[in-house]
Amino acid sequence: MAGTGQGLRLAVIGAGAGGIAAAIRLRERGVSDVVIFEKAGEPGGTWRDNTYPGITCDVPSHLYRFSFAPNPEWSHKYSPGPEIQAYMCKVAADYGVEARIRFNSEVLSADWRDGAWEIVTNQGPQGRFDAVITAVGILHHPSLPDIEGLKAFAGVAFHTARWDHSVALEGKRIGVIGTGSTAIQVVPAIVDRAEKVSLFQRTPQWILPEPNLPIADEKRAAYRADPSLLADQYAHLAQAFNGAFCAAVAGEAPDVYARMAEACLDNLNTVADPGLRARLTPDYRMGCKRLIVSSLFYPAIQRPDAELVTEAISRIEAGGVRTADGRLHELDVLVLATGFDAHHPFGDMRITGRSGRPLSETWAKGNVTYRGVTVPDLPNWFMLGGPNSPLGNFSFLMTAERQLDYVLQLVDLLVEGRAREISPREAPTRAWTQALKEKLTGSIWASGCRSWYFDAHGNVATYPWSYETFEAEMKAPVLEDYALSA
Ligand code: N01
Repeated sequence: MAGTGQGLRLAVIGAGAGGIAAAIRLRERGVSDVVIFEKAGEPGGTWRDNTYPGITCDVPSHLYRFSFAPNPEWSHKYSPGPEIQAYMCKVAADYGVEARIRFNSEVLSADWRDGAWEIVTNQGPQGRFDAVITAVGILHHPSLPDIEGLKAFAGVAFHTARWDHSVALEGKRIGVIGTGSTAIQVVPAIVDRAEKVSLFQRTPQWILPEPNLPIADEKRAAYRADPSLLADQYAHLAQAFNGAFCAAVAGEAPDVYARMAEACLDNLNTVADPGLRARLTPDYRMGCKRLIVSSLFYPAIQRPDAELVTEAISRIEAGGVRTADGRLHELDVLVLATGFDAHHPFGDMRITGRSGRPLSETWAKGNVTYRGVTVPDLPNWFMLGGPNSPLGNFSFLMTAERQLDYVLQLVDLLVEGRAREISPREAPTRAWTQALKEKLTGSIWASGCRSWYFDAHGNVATYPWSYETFEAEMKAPVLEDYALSA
């Protein structure tokens, strides 16, 4: 039990990147009684669920890796999804994480009772745990569009995170709804196979060109032979991404921002037809939505077998998509690249803390956390990728590891018996939330666009400060901000 320094029993929810890292780092700390609840039959999270054609990570691979498992084998600057999934599975297997995962176990409820979390999954009650680390993912619950007639479609329709690989695309008329990062990867990957691709765009995007070059065999051999080269590459990318790219989007590097906007406009100017170019031109500031990285999209959408449809969708019918101009776009396959509900991280899971009040009620008007990691009413409940975690064009693995550094310091207090229950105090939680709101009000994300950064209440719910600030915040918990009961 907590407080004894031994026998701490810990639950991790989710066996994606965050959960895998948590299990490994906990064991390093001597916490070995760890159960990972995973609702699917395989680890990997995002990379298990998203298998759509063209999937790559838009964060460079040498930055998108666990610090303890650098990978000399990445095939591309931005490696394909299956390769990332293989990396996740390999790390989970190499570090003995798999043995701790209870697969096909969806957590239905977690209740704090008499000093411990009682967890129930779809397999039944799982017992009591001294602490919980949640790693449930941010972009996990598919968001289906609220478009009349979706069910009436006579062809095959699926969300990109539920790609139906049994459906042959060859010779098909395929509609894609949405122009986020996902759709921009899907369109170039399917246009060769389809008879025609119709892309239904509600909002044009800013798109930064970036060729996805393969990493040469010699380079990989050099990385294998000399790990310091990998470390150098990581440091270079970390500076380029977090120090420049993400800082620019956060409004902290105006010169870099200007160069990036110019690169996006130059990219747009490669679209030859002025009418098409005009329809692809955003009317909001670069960075308001998550910036898209692609050198493949503009060539793909200019092909004769691709069509950009900018008329609003009126409804979906048996034969295809009807737009506001009365035209029926006849389709065999409809791909819903409509994103995710990023603001209900726990879905239908029922969580009740010290007060007995369901978290869904406490968060009914918006998710409130202390530094994205802890919640006042939830003792010993630690979140990786929780609400208001950095969401921009960061490497999720980097941010999750920084949060883990922070969480492990709190777990240490339980292990060492210095506390039995840890939860943030209300006043610092309110103060942090207020500072966040103030900073977000003037942020680029609130500068006039619609995006998944907004929650259902119209609040931007991302992390408004730079990566350096985030790193500093995660370095060590301010213990005065916590109620620690012995
Ligand atoms: O989803 P999105 P995504 N009618 O929310 C449109 C990460 N990611 O899956 O812009 C018509 O960005 C919606 O239109 P609008 C990455 O963080 C990472 O593409 O709201 N259209 C929008 O165009 C990314 O940001 C990688 O007007 C409708 C689209 O659907 C995040 O996932 C790869 C509609 C949704 O775009 C989400 O990207 C891919 C409707 N009713 C994704 N409803 C990596 O490489 C929605 N839309 C790591």
